[in-house]
Amino acid sequence: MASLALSGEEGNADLLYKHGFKVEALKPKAGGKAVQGSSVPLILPNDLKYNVSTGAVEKVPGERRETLQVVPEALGLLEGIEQPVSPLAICGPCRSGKSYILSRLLGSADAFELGHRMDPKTFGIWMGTSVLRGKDFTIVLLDTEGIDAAGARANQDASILVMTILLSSLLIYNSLNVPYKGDLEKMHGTFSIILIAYMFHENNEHFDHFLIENFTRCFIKLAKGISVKKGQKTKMSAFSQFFPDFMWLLRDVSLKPTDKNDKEISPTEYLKTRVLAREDEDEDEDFDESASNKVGRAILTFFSSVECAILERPSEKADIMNNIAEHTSGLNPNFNKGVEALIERLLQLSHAKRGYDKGSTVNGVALSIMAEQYVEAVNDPKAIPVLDNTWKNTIELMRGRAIKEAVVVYKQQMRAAVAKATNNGKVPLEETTEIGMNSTDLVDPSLMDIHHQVLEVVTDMLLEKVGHLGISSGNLGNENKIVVDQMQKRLVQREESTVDYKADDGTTRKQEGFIVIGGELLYYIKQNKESSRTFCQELFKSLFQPIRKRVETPPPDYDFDLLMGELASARQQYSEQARGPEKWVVLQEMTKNLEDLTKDFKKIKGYQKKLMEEREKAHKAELETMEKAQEVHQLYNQAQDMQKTHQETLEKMDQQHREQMEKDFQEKQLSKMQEMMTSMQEKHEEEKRKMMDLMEKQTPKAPPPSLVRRTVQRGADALSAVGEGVVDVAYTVGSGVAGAASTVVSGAKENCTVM
Ligand SMILES: Nc1nc2c(ncn2[C@@H]2O[C@H](COP(=O)(O)OP(=O)(O)OP(=O)(O)O)[C@@H](O)[C@H]2O)c(=O)[nH]1
Ligand SMILES: [Mg+2]
Repeated sequence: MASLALSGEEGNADLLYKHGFKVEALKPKAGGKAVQGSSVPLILPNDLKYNVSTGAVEKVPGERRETLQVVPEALGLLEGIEQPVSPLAICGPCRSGKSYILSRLLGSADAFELGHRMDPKTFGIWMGTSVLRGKDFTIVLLDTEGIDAAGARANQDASILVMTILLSSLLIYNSLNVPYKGDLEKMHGTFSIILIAYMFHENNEHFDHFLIENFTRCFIKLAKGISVKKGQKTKMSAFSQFFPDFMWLLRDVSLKPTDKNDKEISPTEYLKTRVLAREDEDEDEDFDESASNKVGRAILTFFSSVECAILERPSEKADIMNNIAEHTSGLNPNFNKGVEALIERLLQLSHAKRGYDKGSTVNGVALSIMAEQYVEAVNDPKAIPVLDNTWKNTIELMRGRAIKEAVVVYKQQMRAAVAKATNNGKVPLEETTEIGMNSTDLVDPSLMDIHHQVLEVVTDMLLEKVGHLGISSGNLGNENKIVVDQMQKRLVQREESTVDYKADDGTTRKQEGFIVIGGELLYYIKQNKESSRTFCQELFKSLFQPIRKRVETPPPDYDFDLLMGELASARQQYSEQARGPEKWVVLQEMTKNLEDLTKDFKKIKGYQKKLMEEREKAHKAELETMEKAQEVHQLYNQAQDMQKTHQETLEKMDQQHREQMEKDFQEKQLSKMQEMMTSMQEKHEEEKRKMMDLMEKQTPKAPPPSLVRRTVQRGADALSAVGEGVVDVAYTVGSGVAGAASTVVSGAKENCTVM
């Protein structure tokens, strides 16, 4: 169905532009099917089927409505949105102008099909095939079937509403006229099912009690629990951050909302204070709380924000109302103004849908995965949609899909880049850049250079796809690393190993590194090896085949020196022109084949002479080597002798030195002693002289001989006492000399004694 685009005053392009949005048609993801019409069913009851080619929904004969199903074509459109999404959904009683008002958001009057009969028109959940594209997020519009739609039982209503709440970030509850407490009681059934489902989400054992028929009993029990256990209340209100914002849109309202004292108040104040607030103020009456109180309180607790908007009746004329899409400019001007104000407010309220993890957002891909999972959960009467589990699964699935897509892009880009670098497979690539050589030194990139370039591109792509999931924002870097690692494992599996490689000079060298044992890259490595082998074999043949021919049937002027020159030049050319990892392997293999040529060498002129020259050269070299060895041996022996002599001289010098030191010391001590002895003796002589003088003076002229003898004797005794004193002094001086010289000192004492 082609939608009726509005223009001029009724169109909303300027308004959207002012808020940074524009209407944009969705494109299916690459390979997805295009869809017909301005809206497409996202979720349908099982008794209806979407016909892709006509864009119509058809009844499935004989099928009874029991479950819900996702429509793959709509999921395909959602998957095309990589930007975070802000799903804006509308729900409420049937035949209340839901599809019409949502169409106006897209600048159309009937983007979502309107009903003109008493029967409900919209079944399931529909999605606009155009979106409001903003800078940071994309608003996706979701239209839902009316609550109490004929043919849907209460639990089916609930399933649709559960899905709508779970999928949206802004929910409009649309109803005709001003609501009263009684309206909330009507909503009780539907809302309580949803709320119970969420509240018990962590505690499955209670789920057995949760039967649709018994929902009222459960709800009362639960409500009692909320007010008694304050802690749980806080926990439940935490759901509000994952619930959408809530807007109650009242249609056909021209009266000004007022408070109990008839003072004019805003529609939101009216909703919060007059409709949703408790009638009685007694906090302890929870158990008997009226159904309307419970719903009111639940709405205020569970939704992120609650506000109210009103619209006047579009027209009083039946013919206009019956064909509203055709009469936009003929509608009540206040209604059209109200629509504009509503659109502006909705744009202001819109925000990217939050994921279950802090700081995360949901994009189109994630939303399509979540839709599938939630449908599965609501179809199972024993299952409950569990927010955190669904989110975890969504992340896993999204990562899986993003990795899969990254691998596809890797393959495409590798194929293109390798084809370009190899001139469509004609010239093989070097596998890696040689050690010590920069990739920029090479004219052509190596295979690993190409791999790294493509890897960088797909890693960025992957991170962009999953980055907005913001899985526990504090740990984002680590989480991203896990995803990148998972992708890299798909691309390259490697093993640590010591690799033998042939350097340019043909020698084998070893290097610590990794070898690729699996992943997408391995395919390119194998392919390149194969190409290198063929290329090098052909090159070898082209270079050596002519030489072989000449050796087998040598031309007359062909001599051995010429042959050697040709071989050297062919090898040089091979080393310059051969490409890829098989370069040296092929050379080795092919050289073996060349060896059988040597038997033909003798046919070549100059070979014998060359052989003799070579032999002589070798003999000369041998002799020279022997002579050199002998010389070296002699020199060695000489060196040994010299070393021995030198050692002995050193020892001798050392001994002499020590003896001289001892001798010097003794002489020094003796001369000291002698000096002392001389001075003592001089003193002794002096005393003796003095005594003799004294004696001479005291002796009478002719003393009797006996007296002389006695006197002489006394004089002799005194003399000997002085002598002993000299010896004692000498000894004392001797002992005072250092111990090392004690023998010298005792010798002196003996000498002294003798003296
Ligand atoms: N009273 C009233 N009727 C309206 C309003 N807007 C549209 N309608 C009319 O309501 C009828 C149903 O409009 P829809 O937009 O299809 O309503 P709906 O809520 O999507 O209906 P279902 O999909 O069947 O639940 C049409 O005839 C419209 O002309 C409104 O603001 N007030
Ligand atoms: Mg509708």
